Amino acid sequence: MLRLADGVVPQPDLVVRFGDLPTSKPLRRWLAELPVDVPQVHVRDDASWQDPDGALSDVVVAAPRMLLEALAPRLAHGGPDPDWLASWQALDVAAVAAQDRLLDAGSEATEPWLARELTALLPPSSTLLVAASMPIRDVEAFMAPREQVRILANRGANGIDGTIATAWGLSLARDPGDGPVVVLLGDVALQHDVGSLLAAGRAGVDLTVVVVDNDGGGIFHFLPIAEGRAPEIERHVMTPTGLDVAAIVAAAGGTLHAVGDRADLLPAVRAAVTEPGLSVLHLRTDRTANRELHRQLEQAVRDALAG
Ligand SMILES: Cc1ncc(C[n+]2csc(CCOP(=O)(O)OP(=O)(O)O)c2C)c(N)n1
Repeated sequence: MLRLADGVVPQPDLVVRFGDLPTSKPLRRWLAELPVDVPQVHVRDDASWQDPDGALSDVVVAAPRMLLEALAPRLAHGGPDPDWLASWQALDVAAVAAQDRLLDAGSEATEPWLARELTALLPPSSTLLVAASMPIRDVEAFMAPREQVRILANRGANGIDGTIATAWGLSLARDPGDGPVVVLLGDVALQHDVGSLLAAGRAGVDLTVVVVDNDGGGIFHFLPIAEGRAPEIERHVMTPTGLDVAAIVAAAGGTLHAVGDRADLLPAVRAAVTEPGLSVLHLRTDRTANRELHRQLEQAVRDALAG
């Protein structure tokens, strides 16, 4: 919503930030684009200035809890403004409803649909590792808030390499009682880390790999160079992988679950997270149609926010 909410969401008088730099790019951009007369203060317990966008007006070096406890009684205010939160919530509800209407109207297992459904279907105590590129963007945009699932992504290192190795490590590092580990990634990310998949299969690691196979880097369709694209762009930027996922899974000794349509997802997830060893869900999508669907979703949200 924040990415599409130009001038619609209520503007703050003051931003007080705790903790690390926000991971969400739309949130960071929104903060960076607030008018300069909205002070933005970062409270942290060391003096480092984490502000790549130049949005901060001040850094307060203090233990956040102690600072808040000392400040709260001294704030002269008339209590929270109920309209502020309510207007944010109303916009959020409208944006999500608009997205959901469009996703529900379709019948294909698309990438945004998968992000929404997979995150809803995961059993309690699951860990979902989300790869760079469209998976992390789609999970941020389409996942409904829920509890009992841990969502992780490699931060700082935005590489698509090593994603399966990370998931493997997460699986091995589980404590008793922790749920399954699932990794959501594209076919190029899979190609970059096929070695880890083979090794994970050989080592008998319990892992569910969900491959969104749009035969290349779907994210690059969101770049201006994708318009009217030349064969060279298709070959050298989109980089179709042509992966034979079934053969790779067979070589890794894993179990393949082809997700051909929407109805296949639930039984595939159920089977994958309960069977031992390596399971791979394979969903084929179309990069060009995916770009168009995102355009429609963005327009639906813009219309809902404007209305
Ligand atoms: C190690 C590494 N090489 C190259 C890139 C540049 N890069 C970013 S996204 C991407 C394509 C990813 O394709 P895929 O994993 O299939 O996901 P999709 O874009 O289809 O969602 C590439 C090559 C990168 N981030 N990391």
